[in-house]
Amino acid sequence: MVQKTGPQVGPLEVDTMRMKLTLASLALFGLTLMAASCGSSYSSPTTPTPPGGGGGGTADVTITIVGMSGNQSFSPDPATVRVGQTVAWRNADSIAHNPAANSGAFNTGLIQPGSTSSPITMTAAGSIGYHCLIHPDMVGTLSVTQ
Ligand SMILES: [Cu+2]
Repeated sequence: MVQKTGPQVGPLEVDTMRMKLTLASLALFGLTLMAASCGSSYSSPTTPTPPGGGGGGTADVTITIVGMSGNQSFSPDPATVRVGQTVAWRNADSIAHNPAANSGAFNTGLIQPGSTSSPITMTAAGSIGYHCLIHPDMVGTLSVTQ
């Protein structure tokens, strides 16, 4: 703290230096924030859709359960699928439904309103009639092609 010869640094100059330092670090902080937010916004718009179906919940074909309307209960109807592809039923109605093949070949289980069944793999070609186990009047057809 002993004053020597040479450039004297007055209290005003020290303050200016501190200000400059603070501004510089603020700018750096801002840049870091911007980089961080840019990074996160890059990943959000592209939601990758897993290829194929099975297991994950994404089916090749999704049939909408419209409601209790006889042979108009499911859409599309008939729905066309290829052998090996998966089908899921999405319940757009306000009550639960349970599509199942007339032959018993598949049964989606109870699908709550707003929910989608697990994907079911179609293993053989043909026209498959199905209905709702709770409301047998609800009928639809699956056209499975090779
Ligand atoms: Cu039903």
